[in-house]
Amino acid sequence: MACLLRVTSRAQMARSLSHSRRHSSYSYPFVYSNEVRDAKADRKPIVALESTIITHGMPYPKNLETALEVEDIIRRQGATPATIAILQGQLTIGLTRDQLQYLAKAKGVIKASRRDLAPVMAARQDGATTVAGTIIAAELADIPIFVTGGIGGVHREGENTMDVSADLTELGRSKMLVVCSGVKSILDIGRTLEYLETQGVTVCSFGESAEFPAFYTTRSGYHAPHRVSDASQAARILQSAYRLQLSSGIVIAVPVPEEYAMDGNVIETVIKNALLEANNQGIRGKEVTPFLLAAVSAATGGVSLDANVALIKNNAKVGADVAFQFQKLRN
Ligand code: PSU
Ligand code: MN
Repeated sequence: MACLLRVTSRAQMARSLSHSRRHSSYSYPFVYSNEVRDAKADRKPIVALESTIITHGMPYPKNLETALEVEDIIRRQGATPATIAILQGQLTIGLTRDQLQYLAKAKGVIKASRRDLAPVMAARQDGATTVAGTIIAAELADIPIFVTGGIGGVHREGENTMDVSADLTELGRSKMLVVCSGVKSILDIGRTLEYLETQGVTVCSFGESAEFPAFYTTRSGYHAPHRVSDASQAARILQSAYRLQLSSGIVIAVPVPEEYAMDGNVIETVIKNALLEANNQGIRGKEVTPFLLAAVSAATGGVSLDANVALIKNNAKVGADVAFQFQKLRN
């Protein structure tokens, strides 16, 4: 149990854990896989991964293949993957192969953002954590590095609909470094960057370019406010944020590998059609993002899915490197 006692530096969490030993109704809020528990005990680098991308972001079996490959890439880089989900009400940090397979095929898994975590747990349902949901779990478990494909953002017309992903407010309140490929241009990228600034989130492009990437394309037309050239620089920024006791996050935006980048005009046309279709069908709220992801994927055939898989694998490599460098600074 020693590893559980080290789960977090937060005094509040420590109090609730010591409380839980006396009052069984407050049990630990999560369980680890054996692999993650061992990595914690050995102070090895760990990389958190979300599960909404598995249940709502990609079709079966590509979702499962990708989830397994991403985990293997992280292992090959010397880090431990921790895919996070709620299984029958149990927040689980690190999924076994069987659990990943179950989730990838399951129907009716609830997309779980901050507001959904408690009801899904209370009803003992299955929930796939979004970026926001995953950040909350990873922070509880003191896993500061998280890899995904794209984060949520301010939707187009967001100034009217107020559809702003809870991912952005969560990034504003968590000491988490998220490696992603920016945001899809189904969103309003300019307003997303403005919102991140308001939330105090440090946004960095990764590599040679100072441009904030747009998921399928390396260019968005917007500059990232900062740039890092490698994993150790990213790790040092996280270390500085810790020293400053900032409770806000860092986004490291890695462009899709050039050979998989798509034509910006093609993507824009596809997205415009998908937005029209969403509007015609009256798609609202949490259904919007999964609807648009599926519509874009369908309209581009396998091409956008290939890009999606390629970029997340590349992000996994970068994230594992950052986790490795950060753990060196911490140990
Ligand atoms: N963007 C992607 N792929 C995804 C998602 C976003 O390119 O799979 C998922 C992530 O889980 C993200 C969530 O946290 O959608 C955002 O949903 P919403 O816009 O409803 O907050
Ligand atoms: Mn929304």
